[in-house]
Amino acid sequence: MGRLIIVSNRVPSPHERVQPAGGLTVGLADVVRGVESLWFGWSGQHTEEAVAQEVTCETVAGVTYATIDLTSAQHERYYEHFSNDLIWPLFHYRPGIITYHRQDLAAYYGVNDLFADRLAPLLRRDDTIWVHDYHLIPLGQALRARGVAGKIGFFLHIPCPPWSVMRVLPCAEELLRAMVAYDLIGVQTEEDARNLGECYEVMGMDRTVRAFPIGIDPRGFEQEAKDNFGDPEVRRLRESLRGRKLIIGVDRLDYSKGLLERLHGYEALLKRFPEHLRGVVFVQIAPPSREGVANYQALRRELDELVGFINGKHADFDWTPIRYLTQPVPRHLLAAFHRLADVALVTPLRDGMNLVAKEFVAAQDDADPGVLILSHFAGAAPDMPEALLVNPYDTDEIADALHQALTMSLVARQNRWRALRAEVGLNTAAEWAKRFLSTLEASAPSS
Ligand code: ADQ
Repeated sequence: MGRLIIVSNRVPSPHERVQPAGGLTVGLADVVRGVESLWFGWSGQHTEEAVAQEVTCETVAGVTYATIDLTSAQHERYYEHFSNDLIWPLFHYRPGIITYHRQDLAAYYGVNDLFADRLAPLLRRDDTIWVHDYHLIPLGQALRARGVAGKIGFFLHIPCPPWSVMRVLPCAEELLRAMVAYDLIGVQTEEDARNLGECYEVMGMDRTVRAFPIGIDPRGFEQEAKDNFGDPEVRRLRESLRGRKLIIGVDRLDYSKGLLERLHGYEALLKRFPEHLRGVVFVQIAPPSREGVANYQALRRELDELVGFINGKHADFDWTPIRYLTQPVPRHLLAAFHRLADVALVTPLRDGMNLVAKEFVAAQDDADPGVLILSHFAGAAPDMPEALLVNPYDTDEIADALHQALTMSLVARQNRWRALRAEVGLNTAAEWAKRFLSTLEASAPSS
């Protein structure tokens, strides 16, 4: 194999290059180690319309980071509108909240063409290219049009809906046809693979789609949780609990994560199981994301209001049921907070995988593990049957699961956790990347 070329909408910042943040970065960091590689994408910076969008290259620890700036108009139409106000909600089974404009589609293709224009001259014949996620569906086709003949793979990190939902996208067939330029199309789960395969069937095309469930670096995360458990910030949290049980939620502030449903479920616990009043604290960490998109601003307002309502209704002079943080918490503290928690509440309405569920499991202490409550609709759910699986739309089911988790015996917690830990240890981020790349290498060239 020649060089490995990673393409994603955003390229991680210099800080993250040294300390990888998410599963994607961790997995890829392992893969790029020892292999000559280049990571191409948006710098995160804006530029003027009139300025040529040239590539800036920086090599750190053998990996070349090649980035371009986007104009504000490109960012708005390609990223905020088309990617995050159309594809994201639709692929998360939410056709009711999508917004479509032809100008946004044009901008989406425009940025994919710009990526292809800037990336193609940097490529060598024997490079292997791995394109990531819904922002870059037509990039493979754009690269082929510029004469790129090497292996190109694509991985979709978000769910893939069935044709009945997919067809709501006015350009669905066009985008799906564009994906044929890839030698390998990977998705998170078997359900996603079936759905995308069905879309091709309806279009009369024969296209294989494979599931590659993403994982985390469980040993690394466990070590972070252990190493930082004695940190003063963690001690502050522990002491503030005064022996109360800790329920934790960690998410980007996003409507797909089921945050409102989770709060309703927690309130139902307080109402239906009053023995937990003053005996639990729910810490929800949810830093805002995609703040330029109207649906995210609306969710933020709703969450602020609902947290205030529940706290106002159930709090006592010396107890607040929910601690709601919208500021980001550093990763090493998150790991230790997970280890401290008795229960994790992970309730997405849809999620490609959900790495937080896996991180919670990795962070636990074998001697006293916490309980994972997980939505059926997370891509992680099929492989985590030992979690307490819930339908997040059923408020009482969340309350029942919370009560069960809070009262579960140590032996039952250990049994469930050991099975979950084995699964998380098997399907790591590094394994995911290796499996994808070896399948890509072995794949027949795209037709
Ligand atoms: P996300 O939607 O971002 O990812 P998720 O997989 O849960 O969702 O989290 C990604 C990472 O961000 C995790 O490592 C997590 O610890 C971190 N993170 C989340 N909330 C945080 C917070 N409040 N503070 C600090 N860090 C936080 C998309 C898809 C997922 C898929 C991943 C990877 O939507 O379904 O699992 O890509 O493929």
